[in-house]
Amino acid sequence: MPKKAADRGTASNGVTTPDWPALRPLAPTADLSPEVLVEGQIVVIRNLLTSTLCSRYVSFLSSLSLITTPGPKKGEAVRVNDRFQIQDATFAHHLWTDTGLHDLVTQSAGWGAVPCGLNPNIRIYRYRKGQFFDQHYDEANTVMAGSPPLPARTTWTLLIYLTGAATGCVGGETVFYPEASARRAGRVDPLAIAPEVGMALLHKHGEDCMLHEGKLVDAGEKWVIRSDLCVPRKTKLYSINHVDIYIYGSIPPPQTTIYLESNHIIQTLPPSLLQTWLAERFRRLNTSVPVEPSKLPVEYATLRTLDLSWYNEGSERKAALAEELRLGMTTQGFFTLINHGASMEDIERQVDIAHHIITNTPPEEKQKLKAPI
Ligand SMILES: O=C(O)CCC(=O)C(=O)O
Repeated sequence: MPKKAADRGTASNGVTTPDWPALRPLAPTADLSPEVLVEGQIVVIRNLLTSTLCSRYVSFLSSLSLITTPGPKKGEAVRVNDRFQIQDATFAHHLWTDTGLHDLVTQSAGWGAVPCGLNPNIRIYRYRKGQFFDQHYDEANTVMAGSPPLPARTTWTLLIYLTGAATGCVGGETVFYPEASARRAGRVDPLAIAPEVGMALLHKHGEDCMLHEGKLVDAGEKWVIRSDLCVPRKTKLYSINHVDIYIYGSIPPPQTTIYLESNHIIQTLPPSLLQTWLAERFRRLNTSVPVEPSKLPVEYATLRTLDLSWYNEGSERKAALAEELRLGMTTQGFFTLINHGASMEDIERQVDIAHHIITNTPPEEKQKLKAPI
């Protein structure tokens, strides 16, 4: 069975944050564009990093202490390469914004939800001759991502190749294998993507991850910067009239632009408007908790039952219903309604609204409304 990729050992391993070289020079973002290789699955952005920048990075990264993979744990894919790993939210932020990745990704659709940044878990891979990453799937993880950081989920793997054929790297293709369903739909051949200097490869991971591998390098070196696209985790905020409202991000306090999803509508709110917007639409109610039935020996009255369906059953029934209502109001003062068509959810909400008003109105306000009885 294909394995999942190992994702252990983070900055808590005591590694010092590298003094990353500035991400310059770069090509103007307007000259770059995402190229979809497999719809909803694989996208590349050529020349995201310039060759000058890539070679500067390779020299710099070569000075870091890379660790050759220890043997895989049970259930993990075989990965034989040299690796450096660090939790670095600042570098992740620079990689996301300075390179234009943020603009390129957020201006195009198809990422599932609007990404908020990159996984601060930065991994550097170096594959030398004979090294490879066996077939596996990448798992989605829960992380803090974006600036300011929000609880988020990783959704797409990001690989930025720093070397390729132009630098003497032979082999090392990242190969994707169509699943049985795709093969049935006629996509038979695996898709091999050769490392190309400065090219970013994004592929969907988690439940939709395609089986893939990093092929054996035959000559030269393959260098990769690895991170992931992250989308803020969404929390169901409210459900009203069968419409679910989700909020991405955290409240309170609003820290960033918030995306609200109501069925298919996504609304973007600047933080300054969020509190008012929420207060207007989703006033939180004090939930009414029904009181326990009394254990005291009280006299019970049998309430009249009013069947509202009578209202539509001719004038005679309608008049009878009116008479029942009159009797209910002039005797016990209460009655039971049946066949009213209101759902239990609606009834509970109305009870909560009444309870909310009663419990939140100050006594002096109530006094003003006291009935003269
Ligand atoms: O290096 C590659 O080509 C593949 C890397 C990979 O599959 C991973 O990081 O999960």
